[in-house]
Amino acid sequence: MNALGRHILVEFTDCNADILNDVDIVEKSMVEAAKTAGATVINSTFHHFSPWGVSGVVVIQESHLAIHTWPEYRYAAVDLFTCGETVDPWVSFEFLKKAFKSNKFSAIEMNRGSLHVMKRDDFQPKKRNDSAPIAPNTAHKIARNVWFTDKDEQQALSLRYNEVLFNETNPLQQVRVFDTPSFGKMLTINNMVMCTERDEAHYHEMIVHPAMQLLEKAENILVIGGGDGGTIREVLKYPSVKKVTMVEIDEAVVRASKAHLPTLSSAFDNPKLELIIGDGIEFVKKAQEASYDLVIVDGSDPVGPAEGLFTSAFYKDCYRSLKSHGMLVSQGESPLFHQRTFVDLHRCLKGVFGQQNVNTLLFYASSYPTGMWSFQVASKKAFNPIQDLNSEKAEAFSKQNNLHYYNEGVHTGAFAVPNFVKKMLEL
Ligand code: SPD
Repeated sequence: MNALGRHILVEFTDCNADILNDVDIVEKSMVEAAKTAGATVINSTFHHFSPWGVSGVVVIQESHLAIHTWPEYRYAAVDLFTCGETVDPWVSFEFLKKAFKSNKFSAIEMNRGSLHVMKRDDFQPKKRNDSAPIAPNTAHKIARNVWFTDKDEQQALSLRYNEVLFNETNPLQQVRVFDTPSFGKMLTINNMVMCTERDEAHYHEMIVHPAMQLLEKAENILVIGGGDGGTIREVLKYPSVKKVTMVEIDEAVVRASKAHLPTLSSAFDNPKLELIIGDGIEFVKKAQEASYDLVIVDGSDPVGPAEGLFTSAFYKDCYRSLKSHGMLVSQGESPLFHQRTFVDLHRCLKGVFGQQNVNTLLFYASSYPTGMWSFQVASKKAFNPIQDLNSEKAEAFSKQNNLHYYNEGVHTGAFAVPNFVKKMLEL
């Protein structure tokens, strides 16, 4: 070759649009295309655009492979540039053609730096680049620039991630586990954050301990949803608990958590737990009257299978299944992100449990959009969530169990409702 490099400019058309919009697949394909051609991969950085499209580059010892995709046109523009004789860029071309399922393509090869028109200079660099290159693959994770976004039409929360560790779409929903640099592993359902290793304790301690501390002695607990295991882990910290029944609709959530979230899934082997994979709504319809001290509804947001967890028919069944002193805690969404659902659920519970028997609890959820989240706490008998608390007992429990978020002060503060929320709830 009488040139410094070979540059193939590729047009891939009539590709698979979903593949071109998936930053992980595109990156993996580009890296594999380089390796298959015999290149040494130094690094790669890829970015997905909103609402669609992916750009990225794979730096190889022998130069680079670059791409930009337009899924809406099922089109990808690709540059394959190699120097030296060891790597054949046409091998990468063939690989990508198959990877993107391209039915129409074209490519032209150009020689870059034709040696017969250039003369080598007697270049004496001030600084030589002799230091060892970054070891191939170790730099991989660091350089990726891909983001997961939990959003509605107006607001969003994004977290940067490195890898997708679990990705399964079943007839119910899409379940994924991401490895994020700042929040640890993160479980998502249908593009919504369910929990992250870093702040899941806020959620799981607050869905369990305020109610458990208010109940004199809770023995029989029902958890609807909660397939990641965080809620049962907290419930089972109480020696008074004799039995926990958990009804999770999607076994993939349990499987994903067991495989990737060991701190959340640590209680699945507890002999006091009965795990039922099934529909929680159907389960409470048939549940025996007055059988539970506490029902916890640890559901997802009201889309897909969790929609029925926001209806009064469901809460009437829960009410019936509770003992006379029984309490219920329900995932209540955000007053800032899901205003309508937040208000509707509060009203719905007041309709079922009585006007005086429902209290709103707020807590800080750093990985949920807006950061402010709620649980609704309802009881069959009237209660005051602050005066009825045994402060010393709550504080001692928090210390003995080395809790991350909940303590006596947090309990009291969590039931204090800001004025704008009072207005929303007409309190
Ligand atoms: N947008 C997130 C709503 C919370 C859903 N539940 C999370 C499950 C944690 N066990």
